[in-house]
Amino acid sequence: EVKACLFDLDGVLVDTAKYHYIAWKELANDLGFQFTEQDNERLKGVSRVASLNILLEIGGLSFTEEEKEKLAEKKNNRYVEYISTMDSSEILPGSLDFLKDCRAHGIKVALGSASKNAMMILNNTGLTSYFDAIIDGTHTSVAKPDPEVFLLGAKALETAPEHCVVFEDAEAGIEAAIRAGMVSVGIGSPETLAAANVVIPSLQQMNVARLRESFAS
Ligand code: B16
Ligand code: MG
Repeated sequence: EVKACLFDLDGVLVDTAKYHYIAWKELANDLGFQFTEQDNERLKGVSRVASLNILLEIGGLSFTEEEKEKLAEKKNNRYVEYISTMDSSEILPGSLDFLKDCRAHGIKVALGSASKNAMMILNNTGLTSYFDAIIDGTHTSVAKPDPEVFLLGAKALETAPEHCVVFEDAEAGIEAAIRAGMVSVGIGSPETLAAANVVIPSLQQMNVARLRESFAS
């Protein structure tokens, strides 16, 4: 029986990937190399530090830990500048209706995001009040595919993992759900999210009736 839904943020509820991409691209250009949209696919759902390491690997550059901290900060300052002007028009189609539907049916709702900027995004888009619990990158010590973020979410909702459904757009996030003992709905293409129980293109194809049908037992 489904009692709670845990949502990833970037790629599921909002499209912040485009801002991450511009900010990382600018950093790469500062450092003297190109960074493509295809390269950016490798950063989705991955933590900030891990993203920087992938970027530097693409550029064939290496830095000390101290220098890397400065580079990550530079990228984040730019990213924060972009997301500071976000509003509700940037909520992905179907997200708001599904969040409302969950609440109307007494299904608890939590955020499970890797981002340390999640609160700013939720506040700017007006999504904050739809959540019973918010777990983001400021609460976790290990990144997805570690299940920590979703286990903390389930705990905050006082719901056992077997009654939780995770909504994720990244492979690492689906793996985290599996390791947390939760079922999952992949948002995106079935090829990349093959490990999810169900895959849909967007939350426009989801409502509580369909959710209960998919996870009936
Ligand atoms: P920040 P999610 C993730 O958000 C993004 O998909 C990923 O690209 C980003 O590096 C990560 O958050 C950390 O974000 O730099 O803002 O702390 O998909 O887990 O909601
Ligand atoms: Mg994501």
